[in-house]
Amino acid sequence: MIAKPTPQQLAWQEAEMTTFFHFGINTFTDREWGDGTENPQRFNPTELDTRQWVRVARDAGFKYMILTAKHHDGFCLWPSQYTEHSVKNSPWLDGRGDVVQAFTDACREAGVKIGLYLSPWDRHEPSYGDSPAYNEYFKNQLTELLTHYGKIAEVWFDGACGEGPNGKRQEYDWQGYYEVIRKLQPEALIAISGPDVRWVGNEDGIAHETEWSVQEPDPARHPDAKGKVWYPAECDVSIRPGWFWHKAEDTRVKSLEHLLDIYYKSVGRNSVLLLNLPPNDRGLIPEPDVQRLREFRDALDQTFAVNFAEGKEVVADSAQSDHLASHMVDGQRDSYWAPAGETTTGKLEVQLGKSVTFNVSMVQEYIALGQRVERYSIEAWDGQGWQTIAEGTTIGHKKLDRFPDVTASKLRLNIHQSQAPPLIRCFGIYCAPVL
Ligand code: FUL
Repeated sequence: MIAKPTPQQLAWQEAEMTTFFHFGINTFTDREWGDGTENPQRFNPTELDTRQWVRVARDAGFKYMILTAKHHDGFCLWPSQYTEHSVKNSPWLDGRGDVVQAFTDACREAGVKIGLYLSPWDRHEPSYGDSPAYNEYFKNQLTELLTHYGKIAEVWFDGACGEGPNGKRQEYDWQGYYEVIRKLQPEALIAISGPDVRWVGNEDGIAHETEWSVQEPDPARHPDAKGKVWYPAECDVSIRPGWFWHKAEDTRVKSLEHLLDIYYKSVGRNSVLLLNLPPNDRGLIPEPDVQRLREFRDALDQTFAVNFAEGKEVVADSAQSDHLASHMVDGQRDSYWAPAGETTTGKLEVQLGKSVTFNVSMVQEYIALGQRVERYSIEAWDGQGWQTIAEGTTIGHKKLDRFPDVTASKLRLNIHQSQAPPLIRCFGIYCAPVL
């Protein structure tokens, strides 16, 4: 049995770009990790506008958005009934505000999917370290978040774990947390310290050159799995050096080149990008970040506006009658090429009709039926022979390759090795503008 994505994992993968909003007491104390002793009176955004956050991110092409409802400092952005350490004891809106409500309302209005980050590590809550008591507290908070704010698409759990005031290390009841989520929001993905989405392993936004969504089960996350599981990678990275906003970092927003590099090495390597956009102490995404996101969107739009292979003639060395070679360039999301019978290789020659100059290629597998390809290459005909312009291992949802300008009128996609018949959903070639 080939491991396959659930409908929720598939929708998330196809979204490709998701954002984080790290916002909380740290925004006001200029810290990355609060220690839980912060006075809630410090939380006072003067112009909080969650619609601005969501608009900026959506206009840049992001489709799922995750808010840090509670970070390691334990300060809650919603008026939890289980603690005093929250917005209800802040001067913001005289203690009657709820950032989670404002955020989820803005997401829903904009038609983007909602995610919540709830840190298991809590440096404020006195029961932390007293394992059963804190697990209860945590499940109560999860219950509040998953019942008061409508449909939630993703719950993001960080794995950080420390000692409580009693000097004991907290033992998280992961399976118990998952049960609460599955019961209250059966369609929500549980990410990172969860069974549905896997951390890529760094905070630079970069996936591996070989990136399998099919993995051996992780005993802590998939205790009941028989055989391999669908466990796709997510690349988290901040648009700035820190996860939270710091005034001193207003001049250190990542360059356009850096963001594009992250895009090619996350989305372009069978992974989902989770880009952090930290709102400032006014409660807004700062102007330098807004500007950079606009440039990022423009660059992607210019690059991917025209697929020179779309609608062109393709000849394959074999094909199934209902999965023709032309299906990989027909621009349709649900059609794909498949080789005849049980063949696990393929050669697909694309006639571009005229000489074209390009520097980016894209290949997509039809991952609804699993991830299969282990080795591929792309060649261009230079008039005398075939020259390899890109080669790689895994493809998965999307593989992007960049190379120096190539001018050709004929291309070949070769699938050299695959664990099962390769199913190619899309093949594209593009020309990225010089920055
Ligand atoms: C880490 C946390 O410790 C950081 O503060 C941040 O929230 C990042 C996304 O995950 O593990």
